[in-house]
Amino acid sequence: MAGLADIIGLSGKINVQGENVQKMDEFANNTIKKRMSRCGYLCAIASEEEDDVVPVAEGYEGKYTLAIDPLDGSSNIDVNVSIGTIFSIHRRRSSLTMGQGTLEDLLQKGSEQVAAGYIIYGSSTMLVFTTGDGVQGFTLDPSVGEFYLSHPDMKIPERAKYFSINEGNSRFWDEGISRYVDYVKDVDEADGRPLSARYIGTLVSDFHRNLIAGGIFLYPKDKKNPQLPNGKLRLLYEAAPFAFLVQQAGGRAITGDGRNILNIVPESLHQRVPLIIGSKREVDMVENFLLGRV
Ligand code: P6P
Repeated sequence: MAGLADIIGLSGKINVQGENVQKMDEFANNTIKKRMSRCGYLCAIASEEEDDVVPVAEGYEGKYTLAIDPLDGSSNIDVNVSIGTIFSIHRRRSSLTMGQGTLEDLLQKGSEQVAAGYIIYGSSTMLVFTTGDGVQGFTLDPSVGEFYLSHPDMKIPERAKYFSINEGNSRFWDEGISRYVDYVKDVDEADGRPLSARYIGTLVSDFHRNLIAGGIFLYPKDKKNPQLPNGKLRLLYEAAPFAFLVQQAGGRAITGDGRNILNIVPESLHQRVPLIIGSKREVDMVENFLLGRV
């Protein structure tokens, strides 16, 4: 009987009976597509791993859409750092009669989400989601294969303990971001500064820690890659679901150029946006620095 190590090779590849070699993110994508395509609730799927709209199985069309990042943080798989799955659900806009959904059913703004959440594969496996009535956290008990409500009505602390940003990009940031990062590093014990730096490189994990302990995550636009003027993260299945979650938990999510993430109407499935998200007080402070108010 192949041990787990034999099944999941060092390169994050899945060896099923030694034949079907897949990288784990491809495996996650294929598994989710296969299962959700026949759930009967969806009319269309968008995936970080797929260029175009993924149709559902004929005869199984439903009235919702799913946008998903099957395995966020996949660069961390090989180094055994926590990763996650992110999902966002909208109600279909096209005709409510049955039939395959369309691109327009998927390109809806974050404030129209009916549900959003993530699964984090860390020291424990947790499902955290909202349907617009608060944020609920469930922890998997692998001995019975059930998720139990372990974190009811999650609220992000108003004050941040952590700040999360890839400081390797600091030479490419806008001045307001640089000034904010300098500010959180200043010593002001009465104001709880300096904040501690924590950056895992998996959005799901950085967000989850900040949701529980209080913090701010920033992936701002930068000048590092002219092809990515809007930063690296995707609107549909990264920024928007987390913006819905953090709003429900009492926090904020902005782009830093005056836009609220939840109000952006997507123009394409894989559109990128800058993301500044977390404890409200900190996001407000970043906005003040970026708008030159401080
Ligand atoms: P960088 C993972 O690839 C990801 O999309 C997010 O999960 C993570 O926050 C970000 O990229 C890390 O990007 O450029 O800092 O390595």
